[in-house]
Amino acid sequence: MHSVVISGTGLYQPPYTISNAELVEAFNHYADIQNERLASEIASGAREAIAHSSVEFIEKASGIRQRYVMEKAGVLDPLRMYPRLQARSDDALSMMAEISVAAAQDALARAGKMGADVDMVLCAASNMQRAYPAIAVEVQQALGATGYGFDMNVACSSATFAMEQAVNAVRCGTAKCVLIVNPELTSSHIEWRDRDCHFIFGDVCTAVLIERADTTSTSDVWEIVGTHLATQFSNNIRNNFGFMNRSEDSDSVGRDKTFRQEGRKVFKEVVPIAVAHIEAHLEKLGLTPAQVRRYWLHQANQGMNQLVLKKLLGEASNDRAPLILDEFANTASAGSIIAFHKFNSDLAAGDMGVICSFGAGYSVGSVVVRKH
Ligand code: CO8
Repeated sequence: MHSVVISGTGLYQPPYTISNAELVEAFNHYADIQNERLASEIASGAREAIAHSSVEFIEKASGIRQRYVMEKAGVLDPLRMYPRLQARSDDALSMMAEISVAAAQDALARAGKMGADVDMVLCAASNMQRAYPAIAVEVQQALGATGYGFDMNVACSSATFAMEQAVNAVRCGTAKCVLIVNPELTSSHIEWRDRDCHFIFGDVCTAVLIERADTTSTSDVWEIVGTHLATQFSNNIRNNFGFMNRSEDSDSVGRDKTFRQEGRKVFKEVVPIAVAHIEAHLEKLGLTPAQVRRYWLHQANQGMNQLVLKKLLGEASNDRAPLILDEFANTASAGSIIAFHKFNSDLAAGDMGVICSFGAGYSVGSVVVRKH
């Protein structure tokens, strides 16, 4: 069995930001237009007026201050409220592949590798922009990688679940160097007209290179000590968009065809699941939570991460579990990878860390790493 390491990570940051103030202004403008249009129904009690959103609520409830997006004008247009993206020809690189290649090039450069060194590509994300061919195969071709690629989706846990597949492939010798990309174009799949969730997500792409320890081109690597995945079915985070919508004669733009959640229930149920999962994984490896120098946690909610850390360590600190959601919002599977990418350079040889995702499914994935 080969020893396996993370030899590079990469980040693609979209060109536009939307602040909470911009978001709330657009939402409230939309609400006013709708409430005026439907004034008589609201007056008769047949329908409720759409309530305003607020910057104070968003920051207090989530810790999010802004998000990156691929397109901004469509989202902030009160008569539209979703991105305005150009359809591309079949011959052009798709948007998911394009941002994947950008993040991958960043990871490859840091690892001192070329696209041709990669022999397995995993595109792991919460939404795929088409059914087939797989985005991973498109990325494989664009980078000049060999071997094979496939797409996989475990919502917010897509990246950690892909890491276990990569580790197993490299450990067993079926691949030498695996590229994981997490292109999360969440802005096309959230409901910007629902104040309960319009602030939650942002677009981004991350990449992780996983390879055999004896083939690395850099000494700046993280040994993967163990991976642990778990799922437990829940409808509390759900999206019914799918290829059967037309055949079912259901409304293809209905509210259930975009992201929706019972946020309170998710918070309450997922925190204990994540804490027990991390504790069990560490115990299996002969470690205690206190021996872990840093936790790179899923980035959904500031309070949620603080509670996870308090339950693990007795206290929360940004140093032990850095937050990136204030700048990026929830970027689904990419969140814990962004945190790892931005906040790992200060750790010393031998320091232990945990990358942990939790989200829809429910799904939880933890990856325990040691600085080389
Ligand atoms: N402005 C003002 N008031 C608001 C707003 C708003 N924008 N939104 C809601 N309110 C109101 C509510 O209506 C409610 O009013 P009332 O008390 O009168 O009913 C009040 O504020 C409180 O609302 P909540 O109880 O909903 O507020 P919370 O404190 O629970 O905060 C959160 C809401 C922030 C959503 C919080 O519950 C949370 O973060 N929960 C965790 C959620 C989570 O981790 N989800 C993971 C999902 S991510 C994932 O798994 C990936 C899925 C796939 C990605 C797909 C990409 C598109």
